[in-house]
Amino acid sequence: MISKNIEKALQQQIALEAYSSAFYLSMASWMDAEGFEGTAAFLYTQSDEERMHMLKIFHFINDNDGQAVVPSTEAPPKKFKDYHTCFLNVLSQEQAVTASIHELVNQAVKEKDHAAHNFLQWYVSEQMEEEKQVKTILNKLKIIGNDGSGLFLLDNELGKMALNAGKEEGTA
Ligand code: OFO
Repeated sequence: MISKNIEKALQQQIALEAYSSAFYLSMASWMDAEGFEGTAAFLYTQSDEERMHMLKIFHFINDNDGQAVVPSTEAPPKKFKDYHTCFLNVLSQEQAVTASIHELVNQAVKEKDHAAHNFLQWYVSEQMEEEKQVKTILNKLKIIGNDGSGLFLLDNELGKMALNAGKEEGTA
């Protein structure tokens, strides 16, 4: 049985994951409009993943005698300054999510909630992966600078990554 405190904290995490999903969806749409189809595909995939992260918490709460609630989320921005800024935004968002997950782990330890602690370990690893991925993209962007052909190649590469992720999940 889940404690009320942990349920409340997980509910806040649901809202954060839902906002990440909406934020990346909005960036995907902006990338599409700007002609970066591969990057748009990558961000659509990221948005789907965030929804999956949200759903996992939903099920965890409900499987442990709680009741997850659909969060109301603020609308994400529609316009972005440029390509680089989008990925700086992704990094800040992921860092905020990581901090929040670590706080949840601390709370699970404090409350001796072993089930929640065990459940959250998946998110700890996932956040390491996601931060690493976006830092790699930002490092490539540092090399590319304002070079259009570099951005073109990166866009293709991100499109391929999205395609491979879809193949692994059987959606492409
Ligand atoms: Fe779910 O926020 Fe990262 O992935």
